[in-house]
Amino acid sequence: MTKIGLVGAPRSGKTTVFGAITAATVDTKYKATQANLSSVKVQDDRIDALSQLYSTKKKTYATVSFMDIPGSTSGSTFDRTTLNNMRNVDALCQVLRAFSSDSHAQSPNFLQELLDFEAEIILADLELVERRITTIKKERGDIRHLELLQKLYETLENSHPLRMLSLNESEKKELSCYQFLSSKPVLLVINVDEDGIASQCPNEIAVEAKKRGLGTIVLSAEIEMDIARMPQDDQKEFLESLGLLKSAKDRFIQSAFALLDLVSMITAGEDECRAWPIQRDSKAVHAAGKIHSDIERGFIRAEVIACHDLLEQGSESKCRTSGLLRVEGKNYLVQDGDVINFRFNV
Ligand SMILES: Nc1nc2c(ncn2[C@@H]2O[C@H](COP(=O)(O)OP(=O)(O)OP(=O)(O)O)[C@@H](O)[C@H]2O)c(=O)[nH]1
Ligand SMILES: [Mg+2]
Repeated sequence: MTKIGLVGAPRSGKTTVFGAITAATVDTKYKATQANLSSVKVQDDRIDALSQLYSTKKKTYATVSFMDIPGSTSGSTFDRTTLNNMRNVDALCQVLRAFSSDSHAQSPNFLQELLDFEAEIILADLELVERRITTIKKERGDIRHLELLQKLYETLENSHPLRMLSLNESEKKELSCYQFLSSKPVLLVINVDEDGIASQCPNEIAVEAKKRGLGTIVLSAEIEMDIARMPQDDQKEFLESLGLLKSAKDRFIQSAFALLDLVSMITAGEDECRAWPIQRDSKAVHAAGKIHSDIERGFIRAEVIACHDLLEQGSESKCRTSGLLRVEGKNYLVQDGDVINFRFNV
């Protein structure tokens, strides 16, 4: 399951954003010491439509899990628990305070928060790389690996995140065990005052985000947390009155999927209609492994119909006769919304 960690300066609104996305009940009065955890379903109209078509017993949406990570301070180094929590997520979401409130002594300085956080994650990675280099030298370990780490060291020492370093597939694989922070995708949440809720990302943040390849989303966490807790029907009306088309959760997930380059593969039948988040351009054989390793191992072929074709035609057999059902091999690159039936040997 995709895991996203909410991080940011003290009192920037991490826990409130967590509440706005997950609708969980949270306490924002005191400084939290424990991480909040919750997973949310990714609303998908295609799953609803397909489950009607097949009169399905069970619908399964993709899920994303969120962790509100406390203790990520600005200006000082992270403690061990915070570091471990951050290393274990697929993407970091940095909450930037752009709201003003009486409980905050200083006015918002979100650009500085962004730069401070980047400096901190670069420093954390630099310390890790330094320690590994020292150990490998002492133990006269793998020289090739040492050279790769030295390349990372240079990048970090020049204050660049590892995200900016271009690495080939085998180098990426070799480094995946380290879970470097500055190589993770980052989504910036600009937490604005209520009257800025429908506004664009502030220009200075948009510029820096573009330079670094980061995603951005504008929220007003406090009011959006209140909306998330309303009954579904009231939510829509409220969002519209604020000039929004979608809830914080839906906007957030859309941005996170785009940032992580995730698409949805679908399996559909009478028993279950289900969305599977997979990396864009995954080969069919690897996508099959998401469902079960046996399917990947015994892969014969994939029978593929684009979801919109299936819904338009109304049945698999109609798609088959009109040539819209394709038979694809192991190396087929799965597209968003492909409804796939895998054939495999057991
Ligand atoms: N006006 C306004 N206040 C907000 C908003 N989001 C959060 N706050 C307030 O800011 C304070 C801090 O919010 P939290 O969500 O606890 O922030 P945090 O980053 O989790 O804080 P720590 O865990 O203590 O670092 C609380 O008093 C919130 O009510 C917002 O969108 N607008
Ligand atoms: Mg908090």
